Amino acid sequence: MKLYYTPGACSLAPHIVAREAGLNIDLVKVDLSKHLTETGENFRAINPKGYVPAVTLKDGSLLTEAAAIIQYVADQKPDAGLAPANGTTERYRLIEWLTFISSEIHKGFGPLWNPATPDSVKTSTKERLATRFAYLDETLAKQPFLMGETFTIADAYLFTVVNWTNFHAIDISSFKNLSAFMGRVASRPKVQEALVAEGLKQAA
Ligand SMILES: N[C@@H](CCC(=O)N[C@@H](CS)C(=O)NCC(=O)O)C(=O)O
Repeated sequence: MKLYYTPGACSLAPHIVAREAGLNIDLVKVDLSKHLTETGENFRAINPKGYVPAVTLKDGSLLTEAAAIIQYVADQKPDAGLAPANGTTERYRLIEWLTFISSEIHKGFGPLWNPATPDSVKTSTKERLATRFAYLDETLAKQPFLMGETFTIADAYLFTVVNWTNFHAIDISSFKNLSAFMGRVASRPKVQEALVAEGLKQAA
């Protein structure tokens, strides 16, 4: 399986999930500013949406959208326990989290990445994100991970996007449970491996 990624982008979520599942993946780095892969291919010709993440499936076709990709990757190794079985109520709970992370947190950061965004919009964007962080903080006061006691793909996705607070000088230390969650996920050996592989951290 090939994973098209950009260091630190939302593609870090499938990268972490693949490592947690023990799957071998070929990482292909994409320069989003030039829309070129590290081997000089036109990324728009590979993924007409022009964004990461994207993975190639066994039949050679391309799968996009982080929430779909991480479910696909987890389902390749069900014994790893990274996603409840399809058709169960728990699976819909997982999808509920993935949708929340995608639409409220991942895309909630959107305006902050655009240098043309006015400061007033940046402020209201951060305020809105803070309300979502408060909800996550309440949840994580009761349990170590989003689905309860065990790490799932929802945690890999949440970790990836909340990590962007570091790029936008957003202080989440007042959200004590969310901050502890970030530390808990960061300390997982496979997460460390993914961060090192993407050049976001030096090897220990
Ligand atoms: N709807 C997509 C959005 C993916 C996305 O936002 N990718 C960003 C990096 S985190 C990107 O590649 N942006 C460049 C672009 O949109 O041209 C998903 O959920 O996977």
